[in-house]
Amino acid sequence: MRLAAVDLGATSGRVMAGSVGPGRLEVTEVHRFPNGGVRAGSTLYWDVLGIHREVLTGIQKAHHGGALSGIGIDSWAVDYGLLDGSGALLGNPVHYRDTRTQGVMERVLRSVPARELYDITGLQQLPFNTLYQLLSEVDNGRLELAETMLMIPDLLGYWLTGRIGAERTNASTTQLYDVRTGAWATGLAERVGIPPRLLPPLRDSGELVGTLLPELAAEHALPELPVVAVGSHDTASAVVAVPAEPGTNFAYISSGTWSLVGLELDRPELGEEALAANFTNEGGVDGKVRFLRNVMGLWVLTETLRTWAAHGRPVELAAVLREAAGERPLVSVVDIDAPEFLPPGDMPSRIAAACARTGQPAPESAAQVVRCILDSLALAYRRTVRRAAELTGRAVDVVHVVGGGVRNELLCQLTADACGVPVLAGPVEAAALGNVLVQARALGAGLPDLAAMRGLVRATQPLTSYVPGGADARWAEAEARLFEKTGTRT
Ligand code: LRH
Repeated sequence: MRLAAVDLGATSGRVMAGSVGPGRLEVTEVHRFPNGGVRAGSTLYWDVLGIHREVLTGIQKAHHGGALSGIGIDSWAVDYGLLDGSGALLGNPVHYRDTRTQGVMERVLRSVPARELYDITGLQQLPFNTLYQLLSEVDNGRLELAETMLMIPDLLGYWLTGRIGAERTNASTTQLYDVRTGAWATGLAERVGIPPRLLPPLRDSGELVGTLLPELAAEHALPELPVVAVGSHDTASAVVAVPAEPGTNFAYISSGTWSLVGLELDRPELGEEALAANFTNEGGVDGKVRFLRNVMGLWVLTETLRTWAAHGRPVELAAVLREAAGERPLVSVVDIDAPEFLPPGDMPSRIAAACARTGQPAPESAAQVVRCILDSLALAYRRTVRRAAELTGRAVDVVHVVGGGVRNELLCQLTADACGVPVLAGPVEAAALGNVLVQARALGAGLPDLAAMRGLVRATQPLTSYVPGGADARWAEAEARLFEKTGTRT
């Protein structure tokens, strides 16, 4: 069975052709395109029509390589488009890194206590949660004009099929979804001033979204293919493809623009400590809970390289990673999750300022800056993995790293060192694989459950293991230096 997996990350989008059969699972990239914020006026947007066009090009290419049986779309979370009553897009979707949400979260928390919000939605507090983005729009009048809010994969699915709906894994990232009942939190929406009519009917991953609209299919020389709802949140799809052995105590890091670090649970964990530690309970495929935290991720590295290039000092990634591997470890570490690293901008200067504030030497060479970023990421993984284990009373015996970060061997080794447990790295294309697996199951390819899907990933995809280097005391010292002595955060 040949399937197209559309996998949209915040910095690049790709369409992969997936092939699934007994004992067989392969994905091949057929189309890749850059993605990212487009600043127009004072707003940072997505080029959503450009994305739609690239998606169609990719599907066409995939079909030309061999007849497709289905299409699935996953993307980054939290962002959305608003449709009016005629189904037209009202305004261009805004990037979650735009500053329009500044202060909104704090304002909401003055009227709805964090405890209550967490009880209902189980979501971590991030300034760009859909709830806060929608509320930042109250003054522009669009919410009144809007009939429907569609998350990015649902919007693209709507343009392909004409069908409106909200796939649950991504709906669960809005902070408008009731984590216990699996319905929209309409009471909460009303209370904060978001019209509940905006929230479209929910659908499960594995349901059919619809079939390609006849005109669109004809225009692109495609059959009227089924579009299947997959785990439409990219992280949910990636977690499907974590090649964990049944019965093992595993944590995962879905490593890309963001690093999503956590555990898979059967039920949400909504305790006082989970709230204080700002862990999220996002919805997974097959009713699982993704109990995790957003760690700032490779974004900081990508943005650092972009800054250097913009200043006419381009640095090549592979070369600087090789040099960074030879740098002295843990000389300076920063709190990589600090809000200053969220918006686009000059990361090397922000890192230097953070080091100065915490009494550490600012890294000087490119390799030192990169080493500081990777050490700081690994330190955040250590803290998050350990905290997740404490909060759930579970052991973690192995950390699975999936996604683009698998290619960063230095980071994988530092992750094993920092966490003090083995890292199993792979697959790189976890989100596309998870996307393909859920489609394949929906279209009748067997694979009854997550264990079967993960078994197939394990049997077919290359994985690399990293053994911890045994320098726990050094990581503990760096952690204390940053978080205890300077008291930056707990
Ligand atoms: C990763 C991701 C993450 C979200 C963020 C907006 O791509 O979907 O899970 O928090 O983007």
